[in-house]
Amino acid sequence: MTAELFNQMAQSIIDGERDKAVHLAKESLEKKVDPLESITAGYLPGVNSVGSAFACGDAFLPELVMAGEAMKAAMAVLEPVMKANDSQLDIAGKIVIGTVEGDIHEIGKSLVGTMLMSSGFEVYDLGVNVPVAKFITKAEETGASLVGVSALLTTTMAKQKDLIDEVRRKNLPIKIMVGGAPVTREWVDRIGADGYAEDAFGAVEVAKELMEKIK
Ligand code: HCB
Repeated sequence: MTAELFNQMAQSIIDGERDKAVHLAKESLEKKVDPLESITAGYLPGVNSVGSAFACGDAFLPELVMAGEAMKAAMAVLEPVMKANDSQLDIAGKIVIGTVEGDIHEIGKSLVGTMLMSSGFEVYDLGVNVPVAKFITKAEETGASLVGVSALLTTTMAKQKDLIDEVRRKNLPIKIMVGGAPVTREWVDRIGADGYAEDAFGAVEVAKELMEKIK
């Protein structure tokens, strides 16, 4: 039953059917399906499928755009429920998040933000296309000791290094966690990031570990 719903969710993303994706998200909430499971087991396989098709030339930019819009619309239905479910938690720490300059991919970054929020973090989401200086200013302004930086393009990953270099150069007490589809362990070691996570679950764990080191 749920498996069928998840299949339909994935298909709605593959077909770029925004309304269908939203309808299924609402249906899942009525059926009391865990919203995070709907995202990870339902919609994400669809997003990954479109991404793979795009990579090998079987899908084109319009399909990518439509899949992204459908995913965003479904998340807009599910995220408020995820946030509300865990609103009673103590603050685990403050974190600034965003996607680097030149990069407008926002779905993964937002999912990480929602998961962190649901786990008790106070999250300052700067959105996409965020310059290095803005991450630093926001962390200083809010007193956040953690910054989570996403990059989805091999051409924009270098901005993660720029941020780390700037934080080190200014000797700021800020830890940097990086992520995004092209980010590998080798890249993380090369740029000297404090933490790395492959997905939103991992991001929460890494953020908690880094907070322990800061305390
Ligand atoms: Co985009 N795109 N795209 N895209 N896109 C990718 C990323 C490719 C890999 C597709 C491919 O070729 N296979 C590719 C990048 C290739 C590369 O550089 N290696 C690509 C390309 C090339 C492009 C354009 C250049 C296409 C063009 O214009 N010719 C263009 C770039 C625009 C720009 O940014 N300047 C572009 C545009 C788009 C949109 C706008 C159509 C759309 C984004 C819509 C939106 O976000 N509002 C889009 C989409 C949807 C994708 C794919 C299909 C999905 C990305 C996504 O949302 N994944 C993606 C292919 C793919 O990744 N499978 C494709 C789902 C999320 C949940 O995963 O990896 O973002 P995630 O996040 C995870 C994880 O990485 C981790 O946790 C998250 C949650 O589990 N994580 C963190 C992320 N950030 C973290 C931070 C932390 O601190 C810790 C963990």
